Amino acid sequence: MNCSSASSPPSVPSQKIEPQALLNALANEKISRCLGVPDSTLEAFIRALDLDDRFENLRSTNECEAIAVAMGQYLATRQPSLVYLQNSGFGKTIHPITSLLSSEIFRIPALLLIGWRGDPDNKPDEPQHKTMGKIMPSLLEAIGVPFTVLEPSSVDSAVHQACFHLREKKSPYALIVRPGSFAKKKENDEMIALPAFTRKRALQAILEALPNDTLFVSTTGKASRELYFLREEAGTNHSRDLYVVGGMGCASAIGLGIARETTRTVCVVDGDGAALMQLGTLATIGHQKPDNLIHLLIDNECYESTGGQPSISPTVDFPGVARACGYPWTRRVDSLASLQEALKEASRMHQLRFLAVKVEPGSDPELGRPLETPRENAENFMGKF
Ligand SMILES: Cc1ncc(C[n+]2csc(CCOP(=O)(O)OP(=O)(O)O)c2C)c(N)n1
Repeated sequence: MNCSSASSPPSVPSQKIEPQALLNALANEKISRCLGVPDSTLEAFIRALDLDDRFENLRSTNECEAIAVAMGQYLATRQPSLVYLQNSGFGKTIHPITSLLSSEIFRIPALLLIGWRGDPDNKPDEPQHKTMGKIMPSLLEAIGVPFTVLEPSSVDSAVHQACFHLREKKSPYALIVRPGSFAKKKENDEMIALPAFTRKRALQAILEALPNDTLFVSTTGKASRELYFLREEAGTNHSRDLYVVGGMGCASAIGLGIARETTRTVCVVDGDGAALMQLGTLATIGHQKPDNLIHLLIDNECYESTGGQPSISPTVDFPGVARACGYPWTRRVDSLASLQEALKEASRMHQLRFLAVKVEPGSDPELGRPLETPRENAENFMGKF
């Protein structure tokens, strides 16, 4: 399907797209530079990409940056790059597409591969995907980016058509992927034991150590889901937690906004991928120095919520960045004992605190999702003020 029939997309076909078929089609069109932010819809594709020597896969911290790097690569090589993303991050690409790549400005081609969460013709998705799922086709049309929904039977022709557009029009083109489209390798059914010090274990220690009236603002993905179910397991209600299910990277800024308006302790539970996505917020927080804010960064060196793709966090000294941004107290811990020790120290002081917690990736494969709607979560949370 292309954009001319965007209003009535067919539902996901039972036949699947082999990631290798898409990679072969891209290689035939001489696309070898790939970059982006992961998406669970694209998990099998990104895994195959990482194993294929014909391609390079550059990890981007956010989708806006990925488009800009693709632009730089094109300027230097005349070869368009492939930028992969979830449509949650599509909004971030509108800025560089409309003000840089557009045929009215620099005329830079780039091939977008977008996972279509919240596709209205697919099975219902999480609330945070509904709006973008509905409006993505019309947004693409509005900014002049033609698109095709990838179907298993027409991968070659879709990629060929897209690349013809890139060459002729010198502007972006999007390939859209519905959830469930890619064939996945059969999972190993054997239960693999989880490592001892995971995000969930760290969260448990954090809940035990911080005062009961601490307000928690947790980042997008499994951190929020685990915090929710730790509360369930402990039989405590959820009214002190805000589960930031959308707006990846925004939890720390939301936490700052809350901390400025209350005397209670606010604890932001961030992820390495999320913190990298909005690294500038550390500068804002460090400048403001709210003395009731604890910024915890759970660093598993990957985007675990979308399939465990590696992040660039191993080369980032997060406490060093926080210190340089003005956080007066920063620590890095990598074991349960050192976390408990640092939390003891942190809970005694009244100043802005930053704690990076290195954990092993891994979570319960059956991990559920919050049962309340985000609005109910917000109402309960607001009842605390
Ligand atoms: C703007 C945007 N881009 C991509 C996503 C898809 N996404 C959801 S959670 C997640 C991973 C978050 O990684 P991290 O913060 O390191 O936490 P982890 O999943 O490892 O706990 C991604 C990429 C998104 N929700 N929003």
